[in-house]
Amino acid sequence: MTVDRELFVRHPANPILTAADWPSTVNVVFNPAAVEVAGETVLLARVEARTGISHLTVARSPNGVDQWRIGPEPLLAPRAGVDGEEWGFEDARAVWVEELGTHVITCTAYGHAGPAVFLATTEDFDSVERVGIVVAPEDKNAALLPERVGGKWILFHRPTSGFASARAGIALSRSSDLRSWSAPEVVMQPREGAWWDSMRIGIGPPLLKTAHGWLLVYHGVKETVAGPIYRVGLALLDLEEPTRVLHRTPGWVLGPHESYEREGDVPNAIFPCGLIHDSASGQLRLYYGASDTSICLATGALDDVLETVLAAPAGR
Ligand code: BMA
Repeated sequence: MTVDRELFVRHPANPILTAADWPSTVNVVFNPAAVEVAGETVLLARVEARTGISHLTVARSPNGVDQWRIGPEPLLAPRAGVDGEEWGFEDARAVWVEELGTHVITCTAYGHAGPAVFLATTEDFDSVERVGIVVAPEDKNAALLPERVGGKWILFHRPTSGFASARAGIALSRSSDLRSWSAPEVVMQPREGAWWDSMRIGIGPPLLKTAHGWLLVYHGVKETVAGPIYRVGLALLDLEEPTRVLHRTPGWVLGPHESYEREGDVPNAIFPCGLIHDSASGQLRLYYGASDTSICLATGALDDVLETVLAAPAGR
């Protein structure tokens, strides 16, 4: 049985954060990581300055919807003279890693060789420890699993190469030290032809562990004559061997519909980077960037999401 209604419901307060909420003049705020820290919701937002270059700044709220307190300084901003980060940091994901007692942040560092995967750690989102670029360009959309699988850390990411095609897909690499990563193994590819996810796909938020598998919320891109459309789909990966795609929804579960998703710097883009699961209520909060312009929230029930994805066929 699939759930025959919208799995994710947009919050009536959307967009919950825009450039107008920022203490300084910025172009746009979007694509935030989301975690809970000391009972508060912490977003690590991509802030694009009026230079075109992005940095990552923290916004905290007691309820994850409003009363946001924006950090006075960026948590992660490019350092002068560092080639690999000259054009900024983009699209963070953050995950609490119990074994290490720290949050691990992964984001895109944008430098002269292209976008690369950058890794940093933080306990409180007040300061960060930079590990640095851990996967070479061109690569982005990275997140760590919160625990080791088969004794190794697992990093999901999206390498792009001119080899097979530019239709890039989701891969994973394994590591013992979070610094040195194995060659990418394919997890999931774009579909072909007219499919909604036929151009490129990438992970959304860090994957969520469930009894049925790792829940993957991903973005898929379709190229059209009017430009790309970014939508959101679901998959479930094997807990012990996460390259195995147990289920993948044929259709998208969230696509641009509201005016704030249809209009902006990059129209028709929904780009989720944060997912918070409240285990007491079973509710999911999905934080996403809308049209590369604002930050939005949609909520859903984990049980409904699982029912839908479990009814979907397998497929990479
Ligand atoms: C992707 C990323 C995202 C962005 C999206 C739509 O390639 O760069 O940061 O939101 O494109 O422009």
